[in-house]
Amino acid sequence: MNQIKACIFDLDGVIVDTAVYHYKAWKRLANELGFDFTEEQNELLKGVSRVRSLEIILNIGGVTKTDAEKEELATRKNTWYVDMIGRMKPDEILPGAKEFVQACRDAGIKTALGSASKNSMTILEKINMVNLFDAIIDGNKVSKAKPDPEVFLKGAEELGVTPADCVVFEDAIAGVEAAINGGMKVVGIGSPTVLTGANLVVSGLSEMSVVKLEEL
Ligand code: B16
Ligand code: MG
Repeated sequence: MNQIKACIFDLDGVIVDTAVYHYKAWKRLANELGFDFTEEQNELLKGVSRVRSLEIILNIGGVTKTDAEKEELATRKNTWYVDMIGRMKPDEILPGAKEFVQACRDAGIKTALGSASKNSMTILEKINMVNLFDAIIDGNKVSKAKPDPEVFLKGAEELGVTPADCVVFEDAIAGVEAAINGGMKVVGIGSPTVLTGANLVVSGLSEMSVVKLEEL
């Protein structure tokens, strides 16, 4: 047993479900480019950076673009996405998420956000959770995408906690791998058959408690 000193939370799929907005915006872009994009294909984008997501979509459509065109397409998609998240409300927080982050803080455990999204701050502001994190590491602060552990290691560093004393909460396979690569414990949010490397898998943060943290 190990005393957990910090919890680092992924955003999309753990605190909120912004995948639905990403999907709508990417689908609109794909349709404008002349092909379809399904919800099943959207699964490939979870936890993946914006630039990499665009490359996956162009590949699905069999479309080739120059770097300048790719930048324009990513910006176009992001404008639609930002418009949608600008209307998010605190009732979109996933069940138990806010309560568990608060419970960690009440128990003296530090909290950080570790997300690939460059729009993390906007989302946290919309759902009134900015003040629940001691450190916020997002897509603007990292150069290497998950499964590289950079985002979580920066979180631990900013909190002043060694990686072995951190637990990461992640819904994406690449995110679970990133936590393991960083030498951290990881709780998967989703299916145990998909998130096989995690120390524990739960369906959502409503299933978590501070006691369960100490048992990891
Ligand atoms: P943005 P997470 C990720 O968030 C999403 O899961 C992924 O679908 C998205 O492409 C990525 O953020 C980048 O988002 O375009 O807003 O910078 O799961 O790491 O919190
Ligand atoms: Mg995620």
